[in-house]
Amino acid sequence: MMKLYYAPHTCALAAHIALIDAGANYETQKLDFSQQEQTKSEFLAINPKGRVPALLCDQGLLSESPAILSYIAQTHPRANLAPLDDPYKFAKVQEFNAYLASTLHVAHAHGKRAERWADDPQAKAELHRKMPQVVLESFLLVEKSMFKGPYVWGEHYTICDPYLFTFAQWLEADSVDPDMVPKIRDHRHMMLQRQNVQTAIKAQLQSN
Ligand SMILES: N[C@@H](CCC(=O)N[C@@H](CS)C(=O)NCC(=O)O)C(=O)O
Repeated sequence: MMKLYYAPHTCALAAHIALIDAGANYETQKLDFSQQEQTKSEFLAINPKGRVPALLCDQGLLSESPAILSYIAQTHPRANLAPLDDPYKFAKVQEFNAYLASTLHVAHAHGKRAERWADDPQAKAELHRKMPQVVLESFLLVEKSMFKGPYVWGEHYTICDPYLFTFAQWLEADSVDPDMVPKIRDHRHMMLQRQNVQTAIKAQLQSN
């Protein structure tokens, strides 16, 4: 059985939704970020990066959301969560998720995690100040050039959808007006109607 390490309100929500979508056999382990559990030796022995999501599989540990999401899709082909039989289309799925991980998520982190990049209070304040603009620019690129609708890749739901949804849930907290990205706003509302999304959100907020 796989084990997903997560914390509520983090990017680990995407992997959690995908595990449910896949019908996977998994259990969860919640980390309490308010207690900095991700930095404790017990978790660092599992994931030296000190980040979630982390997915413990039979073969070992997987980290990085795009890798975890593609692993879930590939190990559960009947769930049809990615175009597994078409290398180009599968690479496009990876391209989309890699952009979210490497650019959009990193832009978001300049808000709450500015200390990763700067020690000087003024430099940190500047990173924080510019964060909403950079996050909006990333979302606008997705909205205008990458998103097909109603799902990310058109009519077919893929592992890109829970990942985009997870970041769209942070729009207001990142001081970005969802109406600036109406397709992503509507996608978020559509995703919130899905039973699996509701189940994952509810499960993450329960204690375990
Ligand atoms: N590149 C990683 C990023 C993972 C990441 O930064 N996760 C955040 C939560 S959204 C985290 O664990 N932060 C803990 C910390 O910074 O101490 C991924 O895509 O999974």
